[in-house]
Parts: sequence; structure tokens; C-alpha cells
Amino acid sequence: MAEVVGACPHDCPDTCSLITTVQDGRAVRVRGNPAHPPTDGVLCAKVSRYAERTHHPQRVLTPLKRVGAKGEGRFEPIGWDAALDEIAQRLGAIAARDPQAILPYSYAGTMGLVQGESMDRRFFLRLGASLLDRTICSTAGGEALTHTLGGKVGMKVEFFAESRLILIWGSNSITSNLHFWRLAQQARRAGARLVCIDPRRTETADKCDEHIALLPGTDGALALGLMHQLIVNDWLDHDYIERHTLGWPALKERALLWNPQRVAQVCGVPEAQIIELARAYGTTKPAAIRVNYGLQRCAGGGNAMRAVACLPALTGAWRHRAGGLLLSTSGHYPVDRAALQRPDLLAGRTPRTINMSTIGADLLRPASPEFGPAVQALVVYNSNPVAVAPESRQVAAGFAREDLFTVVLEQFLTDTADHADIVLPATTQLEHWDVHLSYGHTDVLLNRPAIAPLGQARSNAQIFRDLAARMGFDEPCFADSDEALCRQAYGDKVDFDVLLQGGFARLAVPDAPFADGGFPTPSGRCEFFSAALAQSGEAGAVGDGLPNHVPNREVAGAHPAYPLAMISPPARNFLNSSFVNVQTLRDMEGEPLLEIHPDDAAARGIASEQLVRVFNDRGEYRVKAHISTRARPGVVNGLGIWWRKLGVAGTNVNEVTSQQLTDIGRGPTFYDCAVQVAALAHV
Ligand SMILES: Nc1nc2c(c(=O)[nH]1)N[C@H]1C(S)=C(S)[C@@H](COP(=O)(O)OP(=O)(O)OC[C@H]3O[C@@H](n4cnc5c(=O)[nH]c(N)nc54)[C@H](O)[C@@H]3O)O[C@H]1N2
Ligand SMILES: Nc1nc2c(c(=O)[nH]1)N[C@H]1C(S)=C(S)[C@@H](COP(=O)(O)OP(=O)(O)OC[C@H]3O[C@@H](n4cnc5c(=O)[nH]c(N)nc54)[C@H](O)[C@@H]3O)O[C@H]1N2
Ligand code: SF4
Ligand SMILES: [Mo]
Repeated sequence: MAEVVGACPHDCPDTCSLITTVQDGRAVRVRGNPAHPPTDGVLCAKVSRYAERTHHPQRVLTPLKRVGAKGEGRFEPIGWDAALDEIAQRLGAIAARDPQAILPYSYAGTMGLVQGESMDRRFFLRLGASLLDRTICSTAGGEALTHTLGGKVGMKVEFFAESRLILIWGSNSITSNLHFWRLAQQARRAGARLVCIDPRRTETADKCDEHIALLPGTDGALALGLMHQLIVNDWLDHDYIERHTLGWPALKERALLWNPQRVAQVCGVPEAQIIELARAYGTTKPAAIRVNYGLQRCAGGGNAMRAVACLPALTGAWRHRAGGLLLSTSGHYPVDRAALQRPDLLAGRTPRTINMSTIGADLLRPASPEFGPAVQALVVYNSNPVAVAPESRQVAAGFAREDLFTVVLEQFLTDTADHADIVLPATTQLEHWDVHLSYGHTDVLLNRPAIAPLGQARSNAQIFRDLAARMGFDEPCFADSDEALCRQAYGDKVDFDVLLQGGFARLAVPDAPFADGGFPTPSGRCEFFSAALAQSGEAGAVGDGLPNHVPNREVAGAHPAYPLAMISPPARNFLNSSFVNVQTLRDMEGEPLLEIHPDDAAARGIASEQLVRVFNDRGEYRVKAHISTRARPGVVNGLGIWWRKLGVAGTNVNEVTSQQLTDIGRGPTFYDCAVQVAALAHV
């Protein structure tokens, strides 16, 4: 029996410290590390099942070569040598014509710096492949925050426990940020008031003191409405505004256009609720905002995030360590990305960039002078785009192209792996080294392998090292081991011996980072006005450099044929599309569900638990209707993200989502999606 300290690799703000119990070379239990304060000995239900996921009978354990049609998922095992030879030969031939016809596609299946953004990046940079704009989750909010506060920086999560008022804004903490929720409860026991701002009545909303069920995509209007009330009631910190902000006169003028009556109408919530929220925010100290990515998956997501991020500077909330705002802490980490990724390997070449959120359209795009060569080869790892990318009909058609050479590094035969020409078996977190940052706390974590790789699995870094050798890339950086890469990630900024001993190290981050201003923006102030945004014109029609309300493209009730607005937030027992194939977790989720309000169901003759089709011009998916007041009238909630092949009729929620992008950050607009719902016969 041995116990090995590791880190949770998943795309979750909590980045827990794990302890894996190993018996006879097998991981028998994964639990939370009680010595790591943010984890506090507790894991979510999903990762408590990580041993079940790792030793899953359907793990891919050898390289596979396709024998059926693309998408069918029929493969036969081949040896590593044959697999690597074929890939090197195919990629080499394409690269000889134009390496930009090769596209890497990856996201945060693991957030590890080594298995997610080191040897892989070196490989593709050396090759001169197309670059990937990794926008699928957080760039709208992340870039908006950076244009306002100067980086992905903010409150330290532990101090939420001392707040007197917490706005949980666009986040279902119990589902997707469990360890923050513990702190919020601590605050509540000490007398704090919790307010949840979310179109869906989530389990988090149930447990807050108040729930503001605004229409999707109206957060910018709500934030401007709060500013209006702060101004007219003079709940402003004039000294803080004067010394530490930029652009207040112009923002003030805009905010004064947003009286409670107008905001109530746009947001679809009672006027009194807005006035009361503003009073609470304006008069309670310290007040903290836990904003999350749920509000930025729509046309105006960037502007909404900017409007929310202006609020703490108006009231001077930043003066207190338990006041301010937290979206992401990842900007606090001194990661040496140049050392890990080696952009120098481009050697002056400037490949084109392809946005991962429009992969459907881009795989179907022919060569043209503007676009460059058609995509001829795709190497996918740490992601399951066929299930998670918007507008599945196009994504699936792109992946089904017979002339596209597709390699997928995976642990399981996902919807994406089913479309591969070659699948390479990847290790899980229990089988490889890695080092981590977090976007919800401020500790660095080390992940030691607890068990040897299962079957013939290899780590991503190992696979790209092997491919580099096959392609004849002989720069010394292609020889770095996974453990050496772990050390390079932070260089001398983090004491690696501390990581080796305890599994984690704390970053030195000030308790109240902006108590005295000092924002890492160009002006050093909280930038209500952003010159960079005004110049880039990125914020679209309202690109005047000030936050505004940018309405959804697909507003509820606006389209005669598709009158319902659909959002598709994560399911509690899955992590994006990971864990959908873990039986015990799938049993907890039951079936793909669409929550629909009783009035909307009655108007369509939909009975409880009846099979329905959800559709628009982009596509159609099938789910069970769950009649529930968790959905507000006019809005349906299609909980995500099922594997298509485990869903109903081979579909999932992304059949209907769109490839339109956000105002800032080129992000996807999953929650800006008009649909119609119709009953199907009982099956
Ligand atoms: N259990 C579980 N945990 C997860 C994930 C998972 O799939 N499952 N995914 C992980 C990932 S990748 C991420 S990015 C984070 C995401 O976590 P969060 O950033 O918290 O975002 P979501 O959970 O996507 O959405 C949060 C809430 O936003 C609401 N919402 C939708 N539209 C709007 C809107 O217009 N305005 C407002 N105010 N709210 C809106 C949704 O109803 C949802 O309840 O969670 C991570 N954690
Ligand atoms: N409709 C709708 N769609 C959404 C969202 C939504 O809210 N609604 N959320 C969006 C968001 S926030 C995100 S972040 C994306 C997430 O989308 P993805 O990043 O694609 O996340 P997952 O679906 O979890 O898929 C990750 C895959 O990586 C694999 N993997 C894990 N570790 C490793 C490893 O070490 N090596 C290799 N080779 N593979 C590994 C897992 O087995 C899994 O299949 O989805 C987006 N899609
Ligand atoms: S998914 Fe999040 S809550 Fe669950 S173990 Fe990983 S970091 Fe912790
Ligand atoms: Mo995400």
C-alpha cells in the first residue's frame, strides 16, 4: 500500500490536491488531501471516482487504426512503431507542401502545464502548423477582465469567508466551484447575505438568500442599473474613483441612462429586486463578487464582464481583503511559458491562427487567399470537439471528411476519437508527471504518477517527443523528460523541493491586491475606459471603449419560429464531456434533460418526462423534457455535455448552438441560442 500526492487535472477552478492509494500497482482510492487548505480533504463526486475512470474497462490501451467509416468507431490495434511511422509520414508529406494545412486542436482535458502546453506546443511550432486560438471557454471574460483590471487577477478566494455580502454571478458554485461554496457558507454562517444571479434556479440559487433570475445575456444591463443606483443614492467611494479609476465621467453618463425601470424591462426581473440589490451592494461592507464564466457565453459577454468588473472600484470594495471581485486567479502565476512552449522554434515564420470555436466552419472551408490552405490534418488531444464545439452538424461533417487525416490522443473512444484515422492511447493523471496552476486559488501543485502507465499508454509529452524524433526534429529541447518539463514551468520562481515534499506551494499574493489601486493596466488604474478596446474596435457596434449592454443575437421571444432562449450549463456529475462514460456518474445524471417551465410546456402540450425535439435552423437534438421551475418562462436549460453516442438518437445540445462569436475575445456564444421545442410520441 502506498499513498501518492497529486493534483486534479480537470478544468475546474478548485485544482484540488489528491491522495491516491495504490495497492499492487492499482489505484484503489482517490481522496482529497486534508493538508492542502483549499482542498480541505474534500473532492467532488466526479473525481472521487477517478480510480474508476482510470481503470475503466473501456480505456484505450494500444494505438488503434481505423477500419470502419469515420465516426463509426471501428478500429484495430496496431503497434506504436507503425502508428508513429504512419503519422510522421502523413504529416511530413503535408508539411512539405504547407505545414499550415496541419491543425493541432486541444483544450483543457488536463490543465497540467506539461501534458497541456509544453512538448505539444514545441512540436507544432517547430513544424510551422496553424496556430489555434483557444477560445472555447473563457477568452471573452478573460480578455474583458484584462481590459478592466489589467489581468486575470482579483480577490484571494479564502477571504470570501469574511465577506458580508457575496454576489454569485453567472456561476453555479455547488456544481462547478464546490470549494468556493464552502467558503460562502462559512460567510453566511457569520451573517453574510448570498445573492445568486442566474437565469436558472440552480441548486446554488436554492441555497442563497436571494435569486435574481434575469434573462440570459442581460448582465451588462443589470450592472449598469446597479451603477445608476449607486450614483443617485451616492453610495460611491469618490476618493477611490478619483485616484484609482479611468473614464468615470463618461461611464457615469452612460450608467445614468439605465434607470431601474429600463433595467427591469431588459432583464425581465422586478424593479424592486434591482433597487434592493443595489442598496445591499452600495451599503454593505465588505462586499464581494464571485463572477464566473456563465455570463460571458453570449454576444455581449465581454461587455457584460467589463460592466460587472467596474462595480468594486465604484464602491471602493477593493480596500478590504474580503471585498472586490474574483473571476480567475490564473494571472497571478509566474509560469515561464516561453521555456515550456519555445516560441523561438517558429524561427520567424508566422502561421495563420484558427479559432477553435469555429472548427465546424473551418474544417469545411476550402483553400482561399484569405484563409490559406484547407485543413488537411488534425491532431486532437485534451479535447472532445465533436461533442463540445458549437453547431455539431458542421463539426461532425468536418470530422467525417474522407480527405482529412485525423489523429486523436485519448483515454477513451469519445465521439471525436470515433472519427480518427489513428487513436493514440494517453495516460491519465494517475500515470504521469505534471505541474499545475489554478484559476480559483493561488497555490502551485505537483502531480506525481501514482501508478505505471496502463497498457501501452503514453503521456502526451512522451507522444510528442516520440513524434518529434520520427520527424527528425533534433533540437535538444525535444529530449526534455516530463519531469524536467515540470521543473521548467516555474523555473526558480517556485521551490521545486517544496513541491516534491508536500505536493503544493503557496504563491506570495497580497491579501488585498488593489486596496491602494496599482492595477496592472496600461494606466495603472481600473480602466472603465479602455483605450486598447476603443482602438481595436473589437467590442463591435459599441466599440467606444466603455462597457455597455450588448444584447443577445438570439433574444428570448424575438424569433417567431424559435421563441425560446436556451442555455446549456454543465451537469453536476460530468465535467464538460468527461465522465459521461463513467457508469456510476451517468446513473446519477440519468438521461439528457431539458428543463422547461410549466407554462412553456403546457403551451406545447408537453408532458412531464416526455421525449421532445429541440430545434432551430442549425439542427435538432432530442432529450427528455423535465417540467420544472428551475427554468424561467421563456428560457429552457439543456444540461450538458453528453457524448452524442450516449445521448438520444446520437445527438447532444450542441446540435443547436451557434458558431457566432463574442464581442470581446472571439469566444463562443453557447448561451445565446434561440430554439423551439416540440413533443415527440412516447417511446
Ligand atoms: N461539475 C462540473 N464542474 C465544472 C464543469 C462541468 O462541466 N461540470 N465545467 C468546468 C468548466 S470548463 C468551467 S469553464 C467552469 C464553468 O463554471 P462557471 O463559470 O460557474 O460557469 P457555468 O457553470 O458554465 O455557468 C454558471 C451558471 O451561469 C448561468 N448562466 C447562463 N447564462 C447566463 C447569463 O447570461 N447570465 C448569468 N448571470 N448567468 C448565466 C448558468 O445557468 C449556470 O448556472 O466550471 C468547471 N466546473
Ligand atoms: N453547449 C455547451 N457546450 C460547451 C460548454 C457549455 O457550457 N455548453 N462549455 C464549454 C467549455 S466551458 C469548455 S471548457 C469546453 C470543454 O471541452 P473539452 O476541453 O473538449 O473538455 P472535455 O469534454 O472534458 O474533453 C476533454 C477530453 O480530454 C481527454 N483527456 C483528459 N486528460 C487527457 C490527457 O492527459 N491526455 C489526452 N490525450 N487526453 C486527455 C478526456 O478524456 C476528454 O475526452 O466545452 C465547451 N462546450
Ligand atoms: S473537478 Fe474540481 S472539485 Fe473536483 S476534484 Fe477536481 S478540482 Fe476538485
Ligand atoms: Mo470551460
